[in-house]
Amino acid sequence: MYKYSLIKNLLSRWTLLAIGSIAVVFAAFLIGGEMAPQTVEARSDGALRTKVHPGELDDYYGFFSGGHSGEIRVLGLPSMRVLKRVPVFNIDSGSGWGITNESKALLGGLYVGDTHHAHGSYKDGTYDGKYLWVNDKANNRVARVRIDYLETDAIISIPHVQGTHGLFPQRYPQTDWLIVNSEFRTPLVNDGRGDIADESKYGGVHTVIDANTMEIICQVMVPTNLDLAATDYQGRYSFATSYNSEGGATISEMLAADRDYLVVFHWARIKKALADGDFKVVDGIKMLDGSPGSDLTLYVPIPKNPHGVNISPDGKYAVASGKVSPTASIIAIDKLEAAFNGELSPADTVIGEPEIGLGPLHTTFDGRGNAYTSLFIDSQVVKWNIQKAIDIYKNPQATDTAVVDRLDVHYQVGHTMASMAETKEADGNFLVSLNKISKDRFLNVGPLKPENDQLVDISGKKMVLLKDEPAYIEPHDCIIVRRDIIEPVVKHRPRMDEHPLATTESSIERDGNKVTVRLTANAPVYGLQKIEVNEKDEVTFIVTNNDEIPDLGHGFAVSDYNVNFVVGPFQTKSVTFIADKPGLHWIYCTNFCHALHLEMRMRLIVKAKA
Ligand code: CUK
Ligand code: CUA
Ligand code: CA
Repeated sequence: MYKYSLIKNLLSRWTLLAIGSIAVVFAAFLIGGEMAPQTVEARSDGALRTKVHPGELDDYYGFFSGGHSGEIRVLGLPSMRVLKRVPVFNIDSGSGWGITNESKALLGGLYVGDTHHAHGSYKDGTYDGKYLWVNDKANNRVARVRIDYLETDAIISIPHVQGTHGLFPQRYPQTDWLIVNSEFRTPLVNDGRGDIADESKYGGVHTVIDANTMEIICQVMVPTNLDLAATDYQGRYSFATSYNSEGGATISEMLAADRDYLVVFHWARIKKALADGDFKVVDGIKMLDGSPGSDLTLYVPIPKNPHGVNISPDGKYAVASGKVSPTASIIAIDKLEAAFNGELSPADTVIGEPEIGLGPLHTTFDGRGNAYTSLFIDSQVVKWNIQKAIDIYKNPQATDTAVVDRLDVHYQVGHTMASMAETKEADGNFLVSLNKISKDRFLNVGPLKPENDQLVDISGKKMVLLKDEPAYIEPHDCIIVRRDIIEPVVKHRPRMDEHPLATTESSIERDGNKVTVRLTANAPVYGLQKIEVNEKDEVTFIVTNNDEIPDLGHGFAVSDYNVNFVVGPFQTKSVTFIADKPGLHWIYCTNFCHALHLEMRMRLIVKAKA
């Protein structure tokens, strides 16, 4: 600091600038050799490309799964600022998710979730900005978030499965199918009848969902478990890692074999089996048999208990990580058809198996031929060159390594994801390392410390750690999407008629003991000042925010009635409750909307039964 100000005093601003730019160029040369691709506009002040000054906007949206908080988080990158929390499978007092009738109808009485993998909808191999989907590992559901409002708009339950885990949308030609894996093997009919303790009768299920209607198209049963998921870039295959090829029910049983599988699913053959009626129907679901020997699936042997599977942005390779093995396996996607046709053994589709470090979990890409794999045990992200790994595999005498660089991360990284890396437009600018443990990186906040999501610059040859960002429990995965894809899509204001009950005039209707109140909210007043009901009446409030001003929300809290939600501009939300507490209950606006916000309240009078 002292030295810096001294030098600054000695040199004029212009000399500094000149030296600065030379230094930046030289540093980039030293670090990289490869210069950053110019997808992110150079900042006018020449500051570090990762800095986002107050008032500036980020270059990327990050959509982070929220783990067992049950939500999705929207971040801006590179600042790593949390912009929004989108409640999905949880109850959220801030927005009223889980309180309103609309959200309760989607949640179906289940208020916990475990979101691991959020992925966006695709057109021609890149994001189209329409939807996100996310899994719920705890209650076996899949939710869809519409990107225009960044709100959950559909939730479905997946039957016949537990541990709903890997999820991936079709990438080409567009997202019509969505596939989701079940990590835990279960009895197909799990109703407590028969010998459900006999694990040899359990299986895993690869579920195919219609991404538009959110209906289940079919399920493909396999005897093994199915963990992470991916789809190719040609609309031909989906992939699932399997770490329990043993069909075990205990940890030692699941670790018995030296190799497990990458299971590949053949979409044209699945479609043909559906058209030919080659399935059985279980609980109304078309159930296809993908056991070994079926022509729908290919079982590629992968070293011990693999975890992640990711597809390189050029569409050529699937990379499956070893977890218990220190290797990543490279599968040539253009060899799969020959293997499906029996002209090649499944093992021969593996064209590289670089040794990269301990505990490899997930792999991401920079679009320049390099892969970045998270190493849980080594607490590192390792950068390795795919072509080099393939060349080395071909030559048994090779003593070379495909590893280009290693970066220590803090600590115990799960997923890692680079900007646009799950699209053909991977740009190799930034990478996020989602670390499970932060131990000494932040102020202590009790026995459970925050997680640590670290931002890394990958534009050069060496990775450069830029930022630590504490995270609430516990994001697993993220996608990083260019701002120009998302920002134009996100609406400032919904169309009022999107909710069938939207109202511009307040009214009270009584039908027996049912009272329906339509209520407008315009800063700083509700459309009614007082409502009288009788004890035990069923009261429904339908609240429409009629304010013309974008970004102006009104809250609706009913004192002592466990009701609190917020209504965004032109939005309508409703709530129903039994008026079982007689007395005066102030209804008030929770969202600071006006100088007279505190006065924005009305009376609910519940008259006691005689
Ligand atoms: S899993 Cu959590 S670190 Cu559910 Cu994607 Cu690998
Ligand atoms: Cu409306 Cu505060
Ligand atoms: Ca195993």
